[in-house]
Amino acid sequence: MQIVHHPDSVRHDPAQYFRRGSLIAHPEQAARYILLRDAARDAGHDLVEASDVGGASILAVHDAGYVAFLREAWELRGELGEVGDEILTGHFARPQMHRQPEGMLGLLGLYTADTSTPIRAGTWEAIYGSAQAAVCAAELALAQGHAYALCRPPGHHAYANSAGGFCYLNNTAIAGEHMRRATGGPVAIIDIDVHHGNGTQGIFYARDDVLTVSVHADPANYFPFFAGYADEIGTGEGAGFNRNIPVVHGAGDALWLAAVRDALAAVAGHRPTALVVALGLDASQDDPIGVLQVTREGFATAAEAIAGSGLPTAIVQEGGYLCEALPHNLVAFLEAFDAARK
Ligand code: Q9C
Ligand code: ZN
Repeated sequence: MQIVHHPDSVRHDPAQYFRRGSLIAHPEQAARYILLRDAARDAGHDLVEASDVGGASILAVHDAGYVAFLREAWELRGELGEVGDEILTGHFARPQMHRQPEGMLGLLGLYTADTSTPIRAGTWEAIYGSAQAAVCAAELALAQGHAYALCRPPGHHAYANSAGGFCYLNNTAIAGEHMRRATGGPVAIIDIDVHHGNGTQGIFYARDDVLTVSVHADPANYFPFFAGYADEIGTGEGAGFNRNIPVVHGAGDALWLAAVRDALAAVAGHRPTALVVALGLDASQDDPIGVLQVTREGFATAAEAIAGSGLPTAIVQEGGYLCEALPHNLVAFLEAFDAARK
C-alpha cells in the first residue's frame, strides 16, 4: 500500500479541550501522525510525501470564505488583543442566529461548532497538508487501484463552512469529490469511524452523485448528537443517497461487521466508479473515546470485505486515538486490504 502523508501534519498540536466542563489533554495529537506513519513504514508499506497540487480540490467542497478564514485567522489574531498559543471561542452561531459578523471572534463562532478545533500557529499548514495527502491518494487510487492517505488532523466532522470534532477540512469529502470529477462518477463514501461522518453527510446531502454511508455508534447519547440517525436519507435530488447505520454501544466485532456489510451492500447497489473509505480506528476496544469494542481481527475482516468491492479505493485516515492498539489496528487493516487485492 502507498502511504501518502504530509510532514506539516505535526504543525497543529492542540494542547487541551473542554470535556464535560473540565480541561483535558486534547485527544487529537500530532503524535498520532508519527505513530501511524512509522508503524506503516515498519510493516513494509511505501511512504509517499504528498505534493502540493493547490487548493482547487479544497474549494470544490468548502466555502471560500471559510477556507480564507482558516488560512488567515492566526495572522489576524492581533485583532483580539493578547492571545495565547491558540484562538478559540465559546460563542457559537445557531440555526436561528447566524448573521455573518465582521470581527474575528464572531467569525470563529460562525465557522466552528465546538471548542475542539482551536486555531494555532501551524494549523493552516497542517490541515492544508492533510488535504493534499487526500487528493494525492485519490489520484494514486485511480491510477493504481488503491492508496492510503495518512490525514491528520482528521476531516469527517467538517462541513462546507464549519470546523468541529477535531476536524477543519473534510479530507474524505475532498478525496470523494476529486474522484467524482476525475471519473465522471458516481462515487461512494463508506465511513467506519466510531463517530457519525456528519460533515461528509452534510456536504453531499442534497446530491445524487456522491453516496454517503456511515457506520457509527448510536448518536442518541454520543458525539455528534444532532445527526447520524437512520432516518436521514438525503434531501431533494440526494434523497436515497445518504445512509446511516447506527450501532449499539458495546457492539463488538459481530454486530459491527454486520453493519459494515450492510453498508457495503448499499454501496454495491449504487454501482459507483470509485470508493473512499473514511477509516477511523476509534471503533477499537482500546480507543480512549470509542464505544464499539472492535478488535484488530475485526478491522482486518472489515478491510477484506471493503477490498472485495473491487473498486478504485482511497482510504482516508479519520479518528483513532493514542493507545497501544492504534498502530496495530492500522497495520492489520492495510495488510488485510492488500492481501484481498492481490
Ligand atoms: N469524551 C473524530 O474522531 N467529542 N472526532 C469527544 C470525548 C468529540 C471525534 C468526547 C469527538 C470528535 C475525527
Ligand atoms: Zn471518530
